[in-house]
Amino acid sequence: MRRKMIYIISFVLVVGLVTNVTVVRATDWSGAAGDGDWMNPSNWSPILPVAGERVDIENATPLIWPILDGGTVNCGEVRIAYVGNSVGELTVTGGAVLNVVGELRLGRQESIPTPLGYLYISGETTTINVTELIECGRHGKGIIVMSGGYLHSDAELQLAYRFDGSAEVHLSGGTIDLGGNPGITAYANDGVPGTAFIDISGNGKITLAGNQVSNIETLINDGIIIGYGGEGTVSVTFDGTTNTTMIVGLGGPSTSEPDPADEQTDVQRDVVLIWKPGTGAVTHDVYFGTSLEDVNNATTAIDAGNIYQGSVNTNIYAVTERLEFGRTYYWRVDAVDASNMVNKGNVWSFTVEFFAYPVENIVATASSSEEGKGAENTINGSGLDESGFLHGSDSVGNMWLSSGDVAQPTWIEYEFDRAYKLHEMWVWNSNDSLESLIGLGFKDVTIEYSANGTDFVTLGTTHEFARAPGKPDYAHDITIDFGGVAAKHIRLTANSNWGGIFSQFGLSEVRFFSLPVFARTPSPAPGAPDVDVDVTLSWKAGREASTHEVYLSTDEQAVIDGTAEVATVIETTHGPLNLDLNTTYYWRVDEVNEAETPTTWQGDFWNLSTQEYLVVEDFESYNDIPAGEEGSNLVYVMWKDGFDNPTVNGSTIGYTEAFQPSMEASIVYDGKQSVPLFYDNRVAAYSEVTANVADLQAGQDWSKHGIKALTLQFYGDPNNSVNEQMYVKLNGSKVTYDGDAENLKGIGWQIWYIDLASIGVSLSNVTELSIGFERIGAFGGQGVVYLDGIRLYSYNRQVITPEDPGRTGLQAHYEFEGTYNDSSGNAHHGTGMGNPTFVAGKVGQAINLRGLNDYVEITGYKGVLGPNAFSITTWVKTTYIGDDPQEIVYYGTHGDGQRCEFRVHTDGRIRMGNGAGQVESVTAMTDGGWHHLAATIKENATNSSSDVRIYLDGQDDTQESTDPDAFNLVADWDVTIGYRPSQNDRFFMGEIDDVRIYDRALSQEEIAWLAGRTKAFDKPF
Ligand SMILES: [Ca+2]
Ligand SMILES: [Ca+2]
Ligand SMILES: [Ca+2]
Repeated sequence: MRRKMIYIISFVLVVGLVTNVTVVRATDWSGAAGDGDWMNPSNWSPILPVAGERVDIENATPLIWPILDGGTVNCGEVRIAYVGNSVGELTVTGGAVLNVVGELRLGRQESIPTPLGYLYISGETTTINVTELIECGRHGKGIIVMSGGYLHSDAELQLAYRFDGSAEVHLSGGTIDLGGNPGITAYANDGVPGTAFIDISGNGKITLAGNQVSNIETLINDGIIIGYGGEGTVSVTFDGTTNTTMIVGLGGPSTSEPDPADEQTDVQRDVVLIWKPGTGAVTHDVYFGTSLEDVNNATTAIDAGNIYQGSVNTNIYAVTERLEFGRTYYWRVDAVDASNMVNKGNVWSFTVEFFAYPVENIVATASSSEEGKGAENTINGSGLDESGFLHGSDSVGNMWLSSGDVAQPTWIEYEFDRAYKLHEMWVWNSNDSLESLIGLGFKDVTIEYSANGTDFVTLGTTHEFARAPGKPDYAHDITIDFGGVAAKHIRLTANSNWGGIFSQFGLSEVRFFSLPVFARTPSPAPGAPDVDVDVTLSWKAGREASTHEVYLSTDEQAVIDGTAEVATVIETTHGPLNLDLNTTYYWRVDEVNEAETPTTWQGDFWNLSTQEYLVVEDFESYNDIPAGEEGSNLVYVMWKDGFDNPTVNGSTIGYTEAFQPSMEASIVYDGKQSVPLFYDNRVAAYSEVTANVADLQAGQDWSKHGIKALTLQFYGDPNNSVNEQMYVKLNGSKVTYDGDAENLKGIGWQIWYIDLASIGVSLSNVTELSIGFERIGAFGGQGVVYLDGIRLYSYNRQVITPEDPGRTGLQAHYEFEGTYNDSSGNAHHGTGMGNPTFVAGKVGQAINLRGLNDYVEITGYKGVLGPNAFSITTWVKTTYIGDDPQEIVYYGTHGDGQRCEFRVHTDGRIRMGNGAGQVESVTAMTDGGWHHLAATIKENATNSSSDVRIYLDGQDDTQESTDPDAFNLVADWDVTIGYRPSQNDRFFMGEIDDVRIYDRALSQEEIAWLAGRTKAFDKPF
């Protein structure tokens, strides 16, 4: 409500501004950063567009064009490929909001080749608001491709305004809403067909203010508005209640997304068919059968195969018959729309699970084997053709043959990886090309099986195996029915062979089939990471299972042993569960049927790992769509602040400048947004914001999932008043920040770990969460803290307690108290070069360097060399951010991996490099305040974040990175401060104080102490 008022007031101001000031500043897309990010100021010249400012997106040659992916942007007129001989392209997506005050123009000027302007819009909540008309192709060509979102103009959509212009609008989703009347105009309906069209398909629609049916019908008749590329039709209707004209495309694709998927195998016999409804479908005609041709040809009237199943008004159909094992079925669903038009669907197929499946992972052993004719040749597919069914007649490497000079009987045994419910065994007998002469194939055979490897049972009496032909393309001709016994071992003993000449026996191949009695295809898949703590486990049932015993534990052995807690379920699901965060679980499902023998088939072992944390608030969902409008989600509606009552509650959440986003998009901890929380306790005693926890992401029960901590990420400002106590309240119960109040001045994200158990409120029903600042003492001040990444963790608290590093390993120390001398005791004294001056510093005095030719040279000191560990720490103060890096400490030689460059990089970040890669800070520190910078390098380090850490003001601020290039620093240039002598100068511009070089990697505790911290603070996870 209140922000709306602000908007109106500011709007008046802007109007005044436009009237009085004739020059509208423009900003050009340069794409210089190469990342296409609209929000990246480096992509714009001169600066990131602001409210009222014209945006030009065009170039003679294609660039990396802007993508506005989330966030809110306010600007003036937008020109895409406006000038002659240019192209331009803009993508707006991800729920972004683009507010254009002025026209939106694509492809404007007359020239050759035609200027070509593209606008891509996607994402459900993406919004573009234009206060004037949308000009799509004036002399040039404009193309709008929209698959979702909302594109609004207060005026008209002007297609191909002039005879030489052209326009294409491809609208497959989302809404184009036009306030003008007429809402759509096109030059092309004056007789130049094909130069302008709007193609509407899918869920795309156009809405127009008032009754514009007659104008739209003219455009439809002229072929300017078409449906489904002209294959469908267009419907235009007027709704008197809302006074709106609506245009949609009709007759698009029929049904889609079949479940079971087309050509899916292993489908269960009691199948339920599901599909995505066809466009405009009111009912669906379902066809189902075993003949592709019948299913394809049938209609509701002509149905030779009797496969029409009837009409359903849903998108689901349960097949009434129990399907045949292994059979392929065909189905088709036609969409029928309100006018009874039938839109024929595609024919889909699936194959039902097989009755039995081959057993894999078999080990074969035999009483004896001839060289090159081992037992394994009977189970490895050797000798079989590509079909897997026909065996050859070459025995070496393809068949098993026992030795001739050994004691009898001869046997071969197969061991499976577990007991299976055995259906059949197929045998290809010994098929050597001489088989018909010598007859080594098994004839009279004893078959035994065992579930445990010790107790063998004979299957029936003896069996006679057919004699193989001894010719290629031999199909198995022996099938033994095991009748579903449980077996892990099968032993075949040869009582005779077909020749009766030699005491040698052989086989070509065997194959075993078992019934799928085990639970299978688990979800989540084995080893799945980041599994939801409320997951529901599911699997495909084993054949004949009537109940399922689900073992679940963090103790793997307990699941293996079956001693873990077990739940017996009827359905093939278990959950939703209540798992702990950041934990690995093991589970298995045993399939049980008391009526069968055995009653239980033990399942495989599966595991999953749960998510690390729960998000309470990441501030990603908020936008600037005004209250009451569709999709509106304003941060100050969720988080109640003191904006309307500033004398009591001095807080304001979100930015309040008119036409500016309310969320922060540059200083971000997670995702793309954080929120600024302004506090002002000069009059008010406190500044706090409060959210109803039921509306936040993690829900209200914080007693589950092993949750121990609420964590808050905050980012301060050097100008903040620190006469304030930060606090959090849960259900009104307050916990105060126990870190240093000075941290509110800190830039870089800091974590506050709040031990939930210590608050003393019921964690099973957290209703209210407040974040606030109250005065310490009588007087309060003001400031801003950015908030993001409010989470729940199961970790214990870890703190960093500052610790004096002492003089251990201190190689050089420059305090700059009126001299360049080294106070480490190692006499690495320096000399001022150029004209450095001594000024008031962070500790006593510092040196001021002008960025021209000032630096300090430590003659004869070469720094810490080779692959040895070292650290560099210093205080610096600079505002320079630009084309040149600024060296702080440099030494070594100008070879890759052989030099030390500790500097402020062109992006304002701290960088440690060795000439082959670098590690950088997350945060830019060129804000003009004093900052403590440090880099620690392990022994034998590579230039990656695992070995090199960057600290800003005592906080670890390292960007994670990997680079294999090792540090092996070589003595060459003397150590210099504020200059790189080997190349390009890179003079430092600003102040430097207290430079230290250690020959060891300092701990974070020691760095914190050097950064002037005295109180313990939370270590980030
Ligand atoms: Ca074989
Ligand atoms: Ca965020
Ligand atoms: Ca000093």
